Amino acid sequence: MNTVNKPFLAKHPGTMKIPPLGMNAIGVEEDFCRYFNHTLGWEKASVSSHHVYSSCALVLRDRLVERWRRTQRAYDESDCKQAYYLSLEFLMGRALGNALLNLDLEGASAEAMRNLGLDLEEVQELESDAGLGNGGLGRLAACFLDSCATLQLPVTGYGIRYEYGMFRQKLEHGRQMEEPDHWLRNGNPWEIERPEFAVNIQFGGRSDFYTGSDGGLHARWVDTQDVVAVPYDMPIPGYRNGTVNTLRLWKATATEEFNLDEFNAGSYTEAVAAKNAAEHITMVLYPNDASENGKELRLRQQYFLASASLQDVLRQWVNKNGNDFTGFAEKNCFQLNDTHPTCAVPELMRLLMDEHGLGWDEAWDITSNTMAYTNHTLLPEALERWPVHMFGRLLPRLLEIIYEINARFMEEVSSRWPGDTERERRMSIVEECGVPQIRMAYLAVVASHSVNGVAALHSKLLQQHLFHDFFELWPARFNNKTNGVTPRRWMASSNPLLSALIDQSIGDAWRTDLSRLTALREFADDKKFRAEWYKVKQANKQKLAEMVAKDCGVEFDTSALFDVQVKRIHEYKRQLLNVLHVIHLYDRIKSGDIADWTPRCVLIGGKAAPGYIMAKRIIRLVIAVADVVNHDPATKGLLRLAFLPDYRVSAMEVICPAADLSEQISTAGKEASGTGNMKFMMNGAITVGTLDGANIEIREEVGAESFFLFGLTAEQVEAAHGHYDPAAIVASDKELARVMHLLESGHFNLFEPGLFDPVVQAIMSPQDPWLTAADFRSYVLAQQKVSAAYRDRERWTRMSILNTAASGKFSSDRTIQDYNRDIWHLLQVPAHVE
Ligand code: T68
Repeated sequence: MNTVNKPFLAKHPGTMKIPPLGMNAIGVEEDFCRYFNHTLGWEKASVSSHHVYSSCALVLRDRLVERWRRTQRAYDESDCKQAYYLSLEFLMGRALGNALLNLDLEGASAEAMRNLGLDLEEVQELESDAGLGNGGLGRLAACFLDSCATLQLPVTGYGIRYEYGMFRQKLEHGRQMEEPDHWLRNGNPWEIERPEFAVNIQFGGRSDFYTGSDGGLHARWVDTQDVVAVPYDMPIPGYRNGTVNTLRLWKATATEEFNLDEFNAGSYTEAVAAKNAAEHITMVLYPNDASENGKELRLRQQYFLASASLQDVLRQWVNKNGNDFTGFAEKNCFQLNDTHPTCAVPELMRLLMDEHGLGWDEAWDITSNTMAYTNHTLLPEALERWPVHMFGRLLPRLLEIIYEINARFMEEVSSRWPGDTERERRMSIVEECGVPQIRMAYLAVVASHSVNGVAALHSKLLQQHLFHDFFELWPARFNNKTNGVTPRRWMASSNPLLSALIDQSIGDAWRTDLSRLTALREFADDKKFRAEWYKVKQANKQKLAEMVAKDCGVEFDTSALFDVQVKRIHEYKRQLLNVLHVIHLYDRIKSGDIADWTPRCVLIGGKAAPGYIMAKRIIRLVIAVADVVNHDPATKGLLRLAFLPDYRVSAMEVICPAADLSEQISTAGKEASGTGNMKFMMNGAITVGTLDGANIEIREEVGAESFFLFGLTAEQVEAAHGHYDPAAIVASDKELARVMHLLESGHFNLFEPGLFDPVVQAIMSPQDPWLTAADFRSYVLAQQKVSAAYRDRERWTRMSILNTAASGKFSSDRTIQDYNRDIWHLLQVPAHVE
């Protein structure tokens, strides 16, 4: 990389005084016109709407870049400790609205657009979601970055710049079809490529041991096939505080001097074609949210991210400190978002030992004092294991290091529990029975100084079950960090009407201190305030009704209860239980049992992993039931069901302000936390839910009277194992029996006999891990209470206000403060003001 010549830099140093860009309508309008007319949309014949959007985005980006530079300089100069959030997923959604809000440029930009005959809201709709994540785990990473910037903490996100994000879900004849999401097609105005920080990533090859000049035995990784990781930076603005942090996403490209040997290519053209093979690594996001399919390309992605990010951090360290790593652990911290980036453990060991000459003990001290691990699931199918033979072929040097970590760890186990070989077998990082596998979760626990779950129940269950042996060995290492979501995106930006009403009553400080919402409590008893609260909800419901009409072809009447379940489709989340309830309501209507009826519009949305047949069958069922229910004249004005296609971040921004009822109905003990539950609560929806994940804490905060509880507890679910008899439950519950009969009889699949047999079999199986039949009666009773409560508008609105008022705990600002207090120990560093 050539650097700019010195005389130029002397005249135009990075710190030169540039007049700040205009933060008013005139400044925005001028810059917009310049981008539109000179840079992007200058050729009239080919001008398109994305030129409008991109011009607008670039206007905002320029203003972010000013603050970005000042923030990074402040971090640099203060020589502060920094944290790095390593994640295979960042589900960012759209950036424009967020930049407008955080820069306080909403009013000025709306005015500028109006002057140009444009509508800012329509411009925002032109942006495609950055869908670089599956669901909760990826969106949590995005909320965390927002909170870190808002709290002025020096935290950098490291991830992968997938060419194709989460697939787009289309429905054909009631079935999910996946379409590729080429989100970068029209370019990404928010990113800045940084080729000067590209790094080399090795794969394959072998270890070569040699005697160094110090006389010691050293290893180097040789005969490798290399790819280059190129970083692309995205700005992460804090809320109106001048801070802009960085999300650095890596793209894989071929090495520049790719030669004829690489990828075994035999000729020039094949060598050029091999470029493709390198770029495959970052081509596509794996769309599984709760299972690992053991694909080699996925392991390549994981190592690629870990190695590129660590090399980037070490480069910056060496620039400042040379090869002296004393103090490194006091200045750096890596938070592992689940086990996906856990290759960072052996990779940091390798870099420190093989590239920087440290000894094992010194390298291990640094590694174990800088790594911290967050677990997001107890589901066994989601626990990552890599076959040793695959790992060794792809990353031979890392495998050696993992074996050494394990050998030393096994010594620690045997000195704590002498002779307990069964325990050694249980705790080993390398699972030896059958095909030998690396247990990534154990590797993460052994190498980290902190291990946390994402809600109180989840963290407790981790200690009692999955990590019980490790908890006995190192109790102090384990802790809880209940999840949160950012109130900027999930209230201020997506629910402007509610935000304005709250501002009027309690002021606007809640945006950065959500605990202030408790002040709303006293307004719950104010009739006039309730009327306004209700009016806001109705307006938001109208917007959602328009979306449902357009995307589902179903009419939702805003006077009905809006009953919403949006999340990934998974058996443990029990969309099926929701559908059984809808069938039950339909059955009641058909039997004329409609005295004191509360009209309901039920909305279900979410993507199924492409290979998850049962989840796809459940989508098919929702759509089949919706077809029958919505077309039966008897249900008019009483019941509607719609399946919303392509559920994503930008859809949730319309959905959560409009929901009356939030469905959080997972089998207890299975949902680690949930975060949708928090977004709904903040926007005044009331939860019908089980004692699972963060639901428990939501109920604690708002009080049992404002939460509709049902279902078995996690303990009861555990105890049901081996004693579950769904046939007896169905036989003893007439209404459930009628629902099952409607399902079995083909009422919803007249032209496709047998379509839902697997669903019926799953419910009726004594092995059903999700206990759908067990919770049916208690769910129906809870839903009857919901219906009765909704008929009393004053009572419902009061509960709604109380839910928002009690949601302060679920701000990701609180979560990040907890991470920082207990794990990261970072100081706040305000951006420089110039
Ligand atoms: C979710 N996990 C949890 N995983 O299910 C949810 N998994 O309870 C929790 O609130 C959320 O994490 C945040 O903590 C996921 O979203 C994945 O998306 C995933 C992706 C790849 C592999 C495994």
